[in-house]
Amino acid sequence: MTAINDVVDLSRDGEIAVITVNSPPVNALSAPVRDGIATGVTSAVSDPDVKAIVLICAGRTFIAGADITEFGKPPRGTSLHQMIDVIESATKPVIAAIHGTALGGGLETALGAHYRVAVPSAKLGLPEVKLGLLPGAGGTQRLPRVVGAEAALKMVTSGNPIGAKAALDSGLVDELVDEADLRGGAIAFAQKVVAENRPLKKIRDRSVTADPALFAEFRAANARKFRGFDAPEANIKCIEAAVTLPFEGGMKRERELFMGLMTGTQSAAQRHIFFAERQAARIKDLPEGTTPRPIKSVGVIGAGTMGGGISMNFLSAGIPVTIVETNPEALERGVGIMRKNYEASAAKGALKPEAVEANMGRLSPTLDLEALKDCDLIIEAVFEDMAIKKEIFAKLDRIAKPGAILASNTSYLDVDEIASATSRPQDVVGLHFFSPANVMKLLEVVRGAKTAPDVLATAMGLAKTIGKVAVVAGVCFGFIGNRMLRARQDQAQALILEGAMPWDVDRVLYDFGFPMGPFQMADLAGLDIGWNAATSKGETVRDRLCEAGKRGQKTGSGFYDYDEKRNRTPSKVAEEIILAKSAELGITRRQISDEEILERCIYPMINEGAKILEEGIAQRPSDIDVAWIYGYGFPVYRGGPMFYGDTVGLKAVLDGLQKYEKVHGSAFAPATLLARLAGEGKSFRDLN
Ligand code: TC6
Repeated sequence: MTAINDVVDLSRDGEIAVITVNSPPVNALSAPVRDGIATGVTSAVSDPDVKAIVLICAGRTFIAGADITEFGKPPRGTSLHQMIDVIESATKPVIAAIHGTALGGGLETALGAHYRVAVPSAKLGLPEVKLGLLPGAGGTQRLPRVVGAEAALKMVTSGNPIGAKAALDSGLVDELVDEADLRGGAIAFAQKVVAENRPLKKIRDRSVTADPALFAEFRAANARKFRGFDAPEANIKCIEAAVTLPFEGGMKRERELFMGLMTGTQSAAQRHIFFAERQAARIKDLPEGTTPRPIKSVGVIGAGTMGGGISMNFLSAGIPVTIVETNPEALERGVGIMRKNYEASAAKGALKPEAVEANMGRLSPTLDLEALKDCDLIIEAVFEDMAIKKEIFAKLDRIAKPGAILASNTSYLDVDEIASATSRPQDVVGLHFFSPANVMKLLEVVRGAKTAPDVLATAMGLAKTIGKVAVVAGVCFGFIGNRMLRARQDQAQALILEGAMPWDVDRVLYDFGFPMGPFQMADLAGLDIGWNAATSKGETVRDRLCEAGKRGQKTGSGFYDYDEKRNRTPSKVAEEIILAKSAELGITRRQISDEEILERCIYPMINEGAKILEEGIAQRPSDIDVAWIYGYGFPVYRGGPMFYGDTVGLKAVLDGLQKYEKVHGSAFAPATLLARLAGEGKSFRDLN
């Protein structure tokens, strides 16, 4: 074996040369990897004893893509295009041997090869769209030539990988080889290619056709999903080019569109989130070597919407759950809803039919809190009432086994106060799931003053097990997400009293990229959440709507009126209530611009985020971005509120806050941190 460089080796097995990439963790295409592969292929081609070349990777995966950390830096070494050219124009067959995930530039490399073999567990995909990009190394031109335009469209615009079996069926992979012996299987395949004198199949030489209607139909069918994003459309245009232009012309088009995306803000934002999400899993002051506690069984208290959704996460991950309710009807209802949710997923094909029973079989419903005595983790998901929560935690303190983790799903209450009801505050943590808890990806892990490091480590690890993105928050009212949400809600309410209508505010935030605006959201959630008929004094617009029986979608009206299909139209009654309320408060309503609506909803959030950082509630600005993207639908192509603040420029945000502070007072008083960063010409990203 010869080492070409630190990350690529060249060895021989008879007439077959084997180029092995070994660049942990994911064999990304860094400059040394590209150089090494190009050198390896060139050297194997010039070796008269070599008849074919296998390209394989060591470690957990085939090449998982371009090296994202190189993006935006000056180019170094052999470019990805050059390297793929060297592979494709090799005069001896090159066989890519795939395990793990062949993603992005990794799959593009494999598409440059003449043949591809894979183990059955391998996955192949072009996820660039998720980074706001397109497969810019020929992927958009070669993939459709192999799998057809329609399948290619789906792959490049979803970014989702396909399994090896599907890849075999579509021709993307030529043969599946033994899971346990990829190298042996690939060499055997290469020997077969040599023995049978198979041709050097270059994908670039193939052509692809498509029904011209395909593209318009695909755009129309996915318009909602792609709304606001630049990358899906650029990807579609590339596949169109593959169908309408010769290979070189298509490559040129791909390059132009790629550069447009690469230099844009959206891709920068989406790449920021890729790293931010991984960064969020790291707790800065966790002592090295902290070992998580094993979690083999979970208890959930409360079988309502939250408790049921929370339980489903664990059941789906194969962890048994004991769910406790106080009355049999509520228990039965909760369990029934969980089953219905699983059945709906199975009907949609998102879940194997047999998984419904398997998941439900792991659930033990009970009315007896004592049944939680052996659970490793117990999550309380009852009303947001401190007295009730403390009562439950005091009971848990008596019931739970030593070392069990006691968690509260509170969305804003003081976790330290809850922990004080126990004799073991080190075992208490907040696990704030977002509704619907079986779907939403965010988990706020709320760290109490006394929460033990291994409890935090367990929570972070568990989040990954159940497919959530965890963000650590300190204790304060509303933690990271809801505290910032309140800053936005306060402004949304103020705006409708000053002159905007709920549908104006909703439209501006929808156009910004949120899935829905605050008033639509309120109608969906139910206006009477946290509202009390007995104590309501008609002080707010919401109070009056509720008093009038207009409690949101479930009652057919709220800020909007809804028909049977839940289509909405602005509510006349809501408008009258708003106008009356403005008049009562002596406010002369005025025309409010879309720009003001946006700034007044978003800048206070950024400002609150800065306070959250100052107080150490969040570890880093990018954690806040992750929370808002995965918990509240902040558009990922804007990178989250803090990244967006950087994009606008902190000086501009500060100026905006000061302008509104003069008119509207202290709600806009700039955070010290924000003012300092703006004064120093810095960004939040300097703190990450
Ligand atoms: C592309 O190819 C464009 C081509 C056109 C060019 C012209 N680069 O996710 P994990 C790091 S775009 C650099 O925790 P997993 C990651 O940051 C690229 N680093 O592991 C982390 O580092 P840390 C298209 C990368 O087993 C570590 O590896 N490719 C890259 O849960 C482990 O990652 C993609 O978009 C990279 N490309 O999942 C694939 N990828 O430990 C992106 C990962 O220091 N990657 N790292 O935090 C993935 O989807 C997943 O990482 C995975 C492995 C499925 C490969």
